[in-house]
Amino acid sequence: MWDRLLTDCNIATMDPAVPAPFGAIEDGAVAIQDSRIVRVGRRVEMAGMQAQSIESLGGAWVTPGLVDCHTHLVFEGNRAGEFEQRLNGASYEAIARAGGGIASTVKATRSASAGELIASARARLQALMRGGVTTIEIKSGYGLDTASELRMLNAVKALGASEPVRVVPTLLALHALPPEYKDRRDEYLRLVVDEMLPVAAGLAQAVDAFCEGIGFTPEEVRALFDAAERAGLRVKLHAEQLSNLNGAALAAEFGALSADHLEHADEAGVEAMARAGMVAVLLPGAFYALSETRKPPVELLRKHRVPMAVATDCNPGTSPVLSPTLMLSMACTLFRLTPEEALAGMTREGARALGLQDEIGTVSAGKAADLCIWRVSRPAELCYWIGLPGPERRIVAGVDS
Ligand code: DI6
Ligand code: FE
Repeated sequence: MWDRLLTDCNIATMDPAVPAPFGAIEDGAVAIQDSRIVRVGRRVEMAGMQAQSIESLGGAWVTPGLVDCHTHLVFEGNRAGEFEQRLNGASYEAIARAGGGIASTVKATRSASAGELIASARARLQALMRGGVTTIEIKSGYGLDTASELRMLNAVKALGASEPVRVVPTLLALHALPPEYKDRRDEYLRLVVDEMLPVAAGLAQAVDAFCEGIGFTPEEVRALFDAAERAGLRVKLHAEQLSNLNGAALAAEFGALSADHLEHADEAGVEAMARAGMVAVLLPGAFYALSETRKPPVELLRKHRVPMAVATDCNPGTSPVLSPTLMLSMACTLFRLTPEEALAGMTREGARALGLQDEIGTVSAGKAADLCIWRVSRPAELCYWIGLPGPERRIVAGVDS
């Protein structure tokens, strides 16, 4: 006898093995046992099956729980003041030169206690969870010294231990050059490679960097990735967001999980990603907030069959986003993804971008029972509403939360 049977529902399994748009099974049922999905099928095929609890969902749609595979959720303060300054004419560069920008968030984050970091991030995490997120990647990168980066990663760990959500921590040590290392780039890189990365290796599952004119050069990223490889950590990269430094191809050399942003990526970069089996993580919130006009090369990604994930990039500077469903809408409207591609991007491909494709991301027998239940008429409604408030119910590891 199973633990739970969810019945009288339609299921957007997002499982490519189910030959229908969204991998849909209409008038279906989902059986759950010991926190995992054990069977998914047509209701008629599962009639008469026994379960401790049988719940009729009254025709609701079931999807995989949403996976937000790229966030900078832990930080202190916000940059609403800079937002106002920019709308009054100040440039991002001028604000940065005056000590604002990433540096202001680094300053606030360094002076926050562990408890303060956890409390402010928890409020944002709960908002994303209400929107349907059941797995979230969270990067460090606003500490930029060993103690502060560790405090951030420990905050990430504490959030995962205290909220019903899967949390995947990433070390983003090469996010910005900390002000005290101005004109001493090599020394900062050495600190990261020799000290920060080895200490963080027990807390982070991957290493990330910001490869950009205003961030770090491909050579600096290569040194970090060499060290990550030695430490046995996977890598991923903020690549081709504002310019093309061939970051996607560099990441591919290291068998990266993903390259993220990609507005300026070219076909060679996309081909390299395809050969390496990487995921392209698209971040429409940052594109929107920066009023960018150059879109990621969606046609090339389709042509070379590079899986596309979609994420919030939740951060205080360029993507203060607390709604995963808004990203579904923006992925369609701004980047011209189909609703099916967008939903796959926040489920199946988001899971792949975290290396968790065997565990989560589709409604399939054998996977963890992470589900969202939506009162909608068809899956496209999740993308059609401009920021649907969230699912009616959210289930993580077989438990309602
Ligand atoms: N790319 C971005 O757009 C953000 N970080 C990154 O690597 C900017 C983060 C910030 O301004 O705080
Ligand atoms: Fe980011």
